[in-house]
Amino acid sequence: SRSSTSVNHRKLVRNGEEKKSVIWIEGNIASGKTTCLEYFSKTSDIEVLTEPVSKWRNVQGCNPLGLMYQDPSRWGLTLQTYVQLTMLDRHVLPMASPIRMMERSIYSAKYIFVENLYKSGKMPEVDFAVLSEWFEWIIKNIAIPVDLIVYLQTSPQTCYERLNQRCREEEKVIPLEYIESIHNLYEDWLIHHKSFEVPAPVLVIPADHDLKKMLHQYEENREKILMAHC
Ligand code: DCP
Repeated sequence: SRSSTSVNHRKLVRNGEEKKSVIWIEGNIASGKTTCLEYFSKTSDIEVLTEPVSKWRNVQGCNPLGLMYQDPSRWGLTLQTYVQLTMLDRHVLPMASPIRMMERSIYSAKYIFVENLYKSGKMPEVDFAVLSEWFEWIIKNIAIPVDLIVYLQTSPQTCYERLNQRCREEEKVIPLEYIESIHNLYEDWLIHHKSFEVPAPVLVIPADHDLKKMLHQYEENREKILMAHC
């Protein structure tokens, strides 16, 4: 099948170097990012980096993700500091293939999740200020390449249903309103360009559909996604 073919057209050479590109897959909780990454991981020449969520659930035996959902005011900073570290670690990893596809980014961690905690009154101003200074320092001093943002656009209702179906222990407390807030922040950032800097062009893929239709859409958009150049 086409999904296992090598992306030969990528091997264009400029100044003796292979062109490389970085694609971020963005979207609400349970929007289907993992399925998208799994689909493209079958293509050779693509390196797929999933979100380090297993680390957020277990750092030296502690579970900052679970703690954050239990008591966001107390543990929001703890989780988001660790998210920022683990995302940065992914961004600076030397590229092993001409194309890298990543689940989310240090940008959405800050612009969506930290912003949401702060705006909903669950993160104290001082925690938000410290995280913000860290984030600003990082993006000013460390190169974080990105060529394309693929936004899996869902309705909050769909994500809520998928979330309940997958039944991740920590996430059982998430209400629909939380998913709606994350949705609105994503829309303001990537669709309406109303909030923060968007560091690359955005390709929107409607993602409320069933698995079969989603895989079909990924196939249809394959060239557009993989042709993103540095
Ligand atoms: N999370 C968070 N703060 C961040 C990033 C993520 O609180 N900065 C939380 C939201 C989820 C969990 O981490 O509870 C994992 O994120 P996703 O649900 O987006 O990851 P999945 O792999 O489950 O996404 P998908 O279902 O789209 O594949």
